[in-house]
Amino acid sequence: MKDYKVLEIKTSVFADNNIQAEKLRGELKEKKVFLLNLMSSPGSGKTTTLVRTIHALKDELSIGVMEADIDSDVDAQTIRQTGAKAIQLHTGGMCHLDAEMTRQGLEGLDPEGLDLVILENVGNLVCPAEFDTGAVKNVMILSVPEGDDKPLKYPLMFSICDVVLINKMDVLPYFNFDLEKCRENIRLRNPNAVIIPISALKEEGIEEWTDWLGDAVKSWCE
Ligand SMILES: Nc1nc2c(ncn2[C@@H]2O[C@H](COP(=O)(O)OP(=O)(O)OP(=O)(O)O)[C@@H](O)[C@H]2O)c(=O)[nH]1
Ligand SMILES: [Mg+2]
Repeated sequence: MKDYKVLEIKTSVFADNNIQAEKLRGELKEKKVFLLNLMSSPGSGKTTTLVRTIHALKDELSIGVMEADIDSDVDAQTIRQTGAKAIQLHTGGMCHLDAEMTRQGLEGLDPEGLDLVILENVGNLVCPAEFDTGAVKNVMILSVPEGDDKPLKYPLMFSICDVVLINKMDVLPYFNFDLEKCRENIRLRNPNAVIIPISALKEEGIEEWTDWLGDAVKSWCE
């Protein structure tokens, strides 16, 4: 039997998403729950990075994950194997979550007793960037095979993220990917973004990322 819920999310009825997002953030602050919105293209390594993140932080933080996809529950299954609380959200064909949809997910997960809830958003570099989910921080993953020019082509996504993880560094020798050029392209869109090269597969660079996340959760929950 499955030990996680699969929730069909209803399309949002609220016209002003930004107001709903601010409201949700305020409620999360009161409950001392840190919500992280993790975004990327399909297959950049969100779930693999989450598994590494949970293993690194599970002794100091109580963690829950909301896996948002158009269909399937493979990612929730993967997360449950780490021991973290998980829920699979189906977006009814939508390529993003807004604040009200995120609220439905949180109600399904029940964040009582959790310090950190991570939303793995639908794999997409365009739509998720257009909707504030109510998260405290936005983080994205760009993987080496996607190319160092993506910050130029998808400016909004890079401009709204606090951290850009550059994943799949282990395959750098096989791709025409210039790490310095990529940093420059990210800085053009967002001079304040924290940029951390990682390999989720080889577990490289994970500590710098989980140190950043652990500190961010602590300062939110103080
Ligand atoms: N070489 C390499 N492969 C990786 C790395 N991280 C993830 N992968 C592989 O990339 C593929 C996709 O990884 P996922 O973690 O499922 O990616 P995702 O972003 O969660 O995918 P969706 O949820 O479908 O959008 C899998 O085959 C992973 O094993 C990495 O650091 N290096
Ligand atoms: Mg995934």
